[in-house]
Amino acid sequence: MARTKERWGTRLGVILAVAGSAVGLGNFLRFPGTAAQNGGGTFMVPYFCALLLLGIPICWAEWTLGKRGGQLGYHSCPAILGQLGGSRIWRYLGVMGLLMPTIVYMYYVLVESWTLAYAGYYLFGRLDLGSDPSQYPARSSQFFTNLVGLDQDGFMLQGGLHPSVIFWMIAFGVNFCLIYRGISKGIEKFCNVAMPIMVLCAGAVLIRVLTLGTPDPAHPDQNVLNGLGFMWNPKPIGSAHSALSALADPKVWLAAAGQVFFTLSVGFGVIMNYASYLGPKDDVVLSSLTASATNEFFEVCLGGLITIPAAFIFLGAAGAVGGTFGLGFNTLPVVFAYMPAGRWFGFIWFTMLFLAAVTSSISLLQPVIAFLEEALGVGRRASVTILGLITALGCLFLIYFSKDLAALDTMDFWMAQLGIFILGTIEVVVLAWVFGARRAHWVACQGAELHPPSWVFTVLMRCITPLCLLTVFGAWCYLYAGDYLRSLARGGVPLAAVGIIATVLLFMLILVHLAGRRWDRADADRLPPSPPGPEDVG
Ligand code: ALA
Repeated sequence: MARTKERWGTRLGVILAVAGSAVGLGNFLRFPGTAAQNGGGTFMVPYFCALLLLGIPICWAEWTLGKRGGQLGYHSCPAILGQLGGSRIWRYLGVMGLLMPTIVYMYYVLVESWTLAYAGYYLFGRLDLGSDPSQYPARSSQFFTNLVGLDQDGFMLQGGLHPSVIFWMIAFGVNFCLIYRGISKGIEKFCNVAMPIMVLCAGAVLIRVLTLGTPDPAHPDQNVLNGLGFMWNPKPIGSAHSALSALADPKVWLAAAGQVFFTLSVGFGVIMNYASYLGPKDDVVLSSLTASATNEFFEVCLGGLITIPAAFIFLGAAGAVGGTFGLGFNTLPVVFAYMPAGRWFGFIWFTMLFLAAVTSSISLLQPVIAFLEEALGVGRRASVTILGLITALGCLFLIYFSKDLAALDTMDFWMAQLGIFILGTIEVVVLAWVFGARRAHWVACQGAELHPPSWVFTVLMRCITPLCLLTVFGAWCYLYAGDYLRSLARGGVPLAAVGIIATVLLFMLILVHLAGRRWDRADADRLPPSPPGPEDVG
């Protein structure tokens, strides 16, 4: 087996890399829209419950599984779950840790390339919405429609190379160049540079937004304070009268849980892979909390204070709502058109989004690269090439079927809403019920600078988090699964997108099967060190 000897260079490096994986488009585009649509301040109650009961425990689970797997010489989800679960079934279920990042990467890098395109257009002054403010929204929407081919399938490949295909190629190439350089020279170095730049860029835009005052005296209510209030004051949703009604709506809780999973990058297999490059005495408990806290700073303090308040200040309450893409790619350009020096703030904002997206998308590639190296015994060049081909085909499918983003939405739905819960559940069950919660606590506390009490760790991992996961999964099936299955039955692009997911899943399963035989032979040749037990403590 090709055992990689890669390691993180420094402790700060691994924390920034995990935080970089977490901080992404979810923080700046998905969070503000989701929070505003789901009760504003009220949304933060389910959000923090999900963070404490699901996000942080599953982060700990992934870091612990990864650290122990790395000690055994494994870096991929199927290998680690198979080893620590002690059964082939976990190895096969570990395929979710390959499927998730592969499919999510396919659409994530596409959205990433849109941010690069917007940054480029702002830099060269080509995103001009004209001089008539009443035309800004229509022009902004037309620009986005033309860029991504919202109107018609195949639009982007007609008549030569569409600019957005060129931006996609650049974004795709940047990711693969970085990932080819490896853990410490590629991912760690890039995150060490990108994360501080992102803070500076987001800070600059935040200061600009918070110092806007009341830009239009004709609308004195559209000011910074009211913008912040619009985002953060608890408010009723739908036709309800009370702000607390949002707490009785299971959809709000599901949205909060989904946001926490997506933003922390848990349930993707990414953190498990990153943690497998830690040394045996490296801390996981405090490092994982630090990375999560960094992500929350970006999400709540930067993402939550910029997008919606800025939109409210210029466009009022009616203009400050919209989905992830609507807010990010339609509304914000209108805001920048109104804003003094908006062209430059637009450039800074979209450059920051691009950097945030790259630190996340490279983290989606690394778990699969590690698997291909372990499974096929090939080197980095071959594994990067294989994954490059697979993901490029997936991206081309999404680029071609661009109408209404139906293909992209389908992939996002099945992966980022359902897949993450499935993998998160598998990870917690393997860690707490199969490997053993006390033993996991012991592994987590080796070299840890913060020791959660054993009973807290055990009760969380064995009971509370799995029960929350089960509840979320049940509610998801009850509320959403039926509609989506019916939409699939109608065929067309959504069905084709599910076909792509199924094809990748089958391919990965075959590889896991072949790799398993290889790993079994290798393990028969060398007796693995037996996992530590609580009896080893002290
Ligand atoms: N955690 C990454 C994001 O928020 C995937 O975009």
